[in-house]
Amino acid sequence: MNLVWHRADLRLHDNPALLQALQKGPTLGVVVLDPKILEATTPRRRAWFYQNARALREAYQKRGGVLLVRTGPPWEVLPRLAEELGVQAVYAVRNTTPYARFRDERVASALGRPLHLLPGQYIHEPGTLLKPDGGPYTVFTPYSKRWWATPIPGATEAPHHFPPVPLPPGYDPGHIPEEPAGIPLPPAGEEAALGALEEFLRNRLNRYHLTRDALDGQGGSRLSYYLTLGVLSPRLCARKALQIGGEGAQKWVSELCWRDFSGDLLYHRPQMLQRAFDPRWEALPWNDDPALFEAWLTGQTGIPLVDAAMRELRATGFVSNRGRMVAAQFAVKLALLPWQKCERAFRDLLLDGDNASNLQGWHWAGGLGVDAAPYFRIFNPIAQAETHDPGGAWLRRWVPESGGRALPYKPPVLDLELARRRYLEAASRIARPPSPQKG
Ligand code: FAD
Ligand code: IRF
Repeated sequence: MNLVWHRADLRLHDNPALLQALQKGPTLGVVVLDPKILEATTPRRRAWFYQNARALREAYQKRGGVLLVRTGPPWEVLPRLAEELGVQAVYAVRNTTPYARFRDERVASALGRPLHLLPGQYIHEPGTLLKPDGGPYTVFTPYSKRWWATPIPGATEAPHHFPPVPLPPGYDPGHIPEEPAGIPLPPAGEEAALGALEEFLRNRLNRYHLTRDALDGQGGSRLSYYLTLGVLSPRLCARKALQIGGEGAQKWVSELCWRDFSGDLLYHRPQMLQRAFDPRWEALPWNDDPALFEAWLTGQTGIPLVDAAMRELRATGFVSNRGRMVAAQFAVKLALLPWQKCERAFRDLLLDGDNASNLQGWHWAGGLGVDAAPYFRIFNPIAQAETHDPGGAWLRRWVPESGGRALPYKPPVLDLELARRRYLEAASRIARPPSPQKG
């Protein structure tokens, strides 16, 4: 028999690892609850992972299959399980973060049978699209040209039925913990995700290019928290949208391209986890002020847009792309809070939190050296709110004290204009260092 090891692919549809394993014979699914990942994250994010693992188990059961759950370091748990059950090979969808690569190498060498890694987490796998000179892309536009010129692999259906696997009587399938998330979670599992995709394609895709910037986040698909755990296949998303076509579809699929670009950047530059892509920006005059950090994180800066974004994120685990851009840029460029600390705290609150996408988002918003976003472009959080939340309903919902107005509702933690000038002065010295004085 074979094992399919589900990690960031908690789905049965469009799952090449599962298909390959089933072609070879009877197959069991397995999720390994990995202390290294779970202990480093927050209750809401653990709960979201558990809920989706539970839904995957139900999807297996509905088709006569079995999903096992084991807890511990994968390089210990999987060899033991494979031995116990007489497994021939293990199949998995490839992940490419630095930890995933380390883990999978360790598993492969301890397993004593093959570990087959297959594509499926991205539309085009990190590391596979290279510049004509063979190097990695560092700028989105040329990457995206190459991306659009590459055919999107077809998405396959979920298997209808699992052939029975003989398990010893009373064999323990393993327990998935029930952990309170502390916030309401969206409906889990691929059935819910596929339903949400259909709803978006039917009702909102054709206006996406016009509505995507709204601060209330209602113009987007809100599928990110499914995509992060691979509950939904990105290839299926892109194929379905392009079949419908139109300006909305083009724009939406180009966001999925950004997701691939994020994965590709981290694949080639694992050091992004610690240091700015362009390390010169590490020399900004960072201000590691705990009170300022706390005010930002809890939505108490006095700037309505920033506070609404951070409060919505805290209360729901989600906030629009525009809210993320302005809140992150406020932290990096205006408050000069150490970006790594902010990126981490932000990710801990996001249900869709993903190393690659979050790092890319923080780099983009903070002007830390990915892509051509010029350092001197600074969002004005007041003008942004007026443009992207006209009428102020979103501000009023999350910051009632603001009365829906974009101007500070209390003395702000920093003077926007002074902060802007302080940043520009420091940033321009980094971007264009003064030439050395003679004499
Ligand atoms: P839609 O607008 O419907 O887009 C479709 C899908 O494309 C999204 O679900 C997502 O998977 C992908 N996508 C969209 N925009 C981006 C982008 N800029 N970069 C990478 N992928 C994108 N996205 C995450 O999935 N995880 C994160 O941890 C994350 N952190 C971010 C941090 C900052 C500071 C910023 C500015 C952006 C971040 N994003 C992150 C990207 C983006 O904000 C979210 O993916 C998007 O808001 C999710 O809403 P949606 O599903 O309605 O997206
Ligand atoms: N993958 C696992 O194999 N085991 C786990 O316990 C995981 N827990 C997670 C929790 C949260 C909040 C997220 C993702 C996981 N994942 C787990 C999927 C990881 O993204 C994947 O394993 C990746 O390869 C790690 I969000 O680098």
